[in-house]
Amino acid sequence: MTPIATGWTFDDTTICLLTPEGERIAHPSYPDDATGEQCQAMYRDMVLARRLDAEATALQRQGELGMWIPSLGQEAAHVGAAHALGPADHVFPAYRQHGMVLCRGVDPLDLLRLFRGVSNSGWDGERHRIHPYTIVVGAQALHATGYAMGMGLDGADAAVVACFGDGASSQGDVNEALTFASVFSAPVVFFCENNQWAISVPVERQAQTPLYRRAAGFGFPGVRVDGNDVLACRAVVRAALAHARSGNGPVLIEAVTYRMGPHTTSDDPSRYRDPAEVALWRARDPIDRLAAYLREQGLAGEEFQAAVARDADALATRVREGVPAITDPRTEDIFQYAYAAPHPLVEEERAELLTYLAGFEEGG
Ligand SMILES: Cc1ncc(C[n+]2csc(CCOP(=O)(O)OP(=O)(O)O)c2C)c(N)n1
Ligand SMILES: [Mg+2]
Repeated sequence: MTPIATGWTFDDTTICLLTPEGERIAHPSYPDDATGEQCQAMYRDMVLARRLDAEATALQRQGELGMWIPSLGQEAAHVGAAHALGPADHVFPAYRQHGMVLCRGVDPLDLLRLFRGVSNSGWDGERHRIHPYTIVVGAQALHATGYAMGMGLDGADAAVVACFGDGASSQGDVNEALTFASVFSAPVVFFCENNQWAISVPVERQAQTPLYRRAAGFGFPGVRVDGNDVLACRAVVRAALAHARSGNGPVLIEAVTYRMGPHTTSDDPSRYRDPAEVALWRARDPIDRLAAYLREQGLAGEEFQAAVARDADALATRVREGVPAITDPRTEDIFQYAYAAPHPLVEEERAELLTYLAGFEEGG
């Protein structure tokens, strides 16, 4: 066990507060004060995230979405982290954190607009305090760190969560972000979801050590959490945010989870991974785990289950009806959001395109 300056330790344990059997256990460093009502709320949010995933996958297969990035199996990491956020904290997601996006109050149709290819970002990141998805792997870690440095200069009592994957941990951008965050003590929590795969590349090809241990080399705390345990994800992210908000600098969290589905709807994971591995992780389903706890506590009564099912059905209806009705933007709108204020070169290019398109009109 290596003690480091802040009192955090690298001891190769994985923080767990809810066992795979659904039994709640205490951890001395991560107090878990989630009430029964909060557990029910997290369960509901995970069910909604999974339902959105299923509906979006179906809509992609029907040709209504260009592609979809499934989050099946990673709901506890997303919802647990989202429930740890304070209202002024900001999230910079990658592209798979749909549960976080829903928890921050983004309209699911705005999220799906992106995957229908009719919007450049989908929602207002400042308003929702969760910023647009970034497809360039790892780039958002730099955006998050810069934003956190700015927050630090403003003296804000808030922190930033930067999400990225196991594969992204090898990217230059992420390593640059870890360096800047460390030397400037930026209030940023790096939330690395180790879902075991970067498309077809297994995590063994990313590092010879557990990913959270990389933090030691950058000079700040790292911790590993069971990413299928929503209570542990909430507690660990909450502790890391408190640490960052208090001016102690960044924390790296490795949430160990599994991407149960394909990388995207364009991927066929049966070509590169063993079905036995998938079966093993299916048995560790994060929603089943919390459901077992709720049942055991008498918190999963008929009325509660019916209310969750009603909410999930309403979400499904909204996206099934809403997505096909999303109209294409006007072609010239592509120039709309390049700059906050009008720009002469953009105006020139817009005029040129409109003249070109007018050439196809009858009599043009
Ligand atoms: C800079 C860059 N390189 C490559 C890609 C192609 N790409 C998209 S996702 C991905 C794998 C990322 O894996 P990981 O960071 O583990 O995240 P996960 O998809 O598993 O959530 C790759 C290589 C990209 N989008 N951007
Ligand atoms: Mg991955």
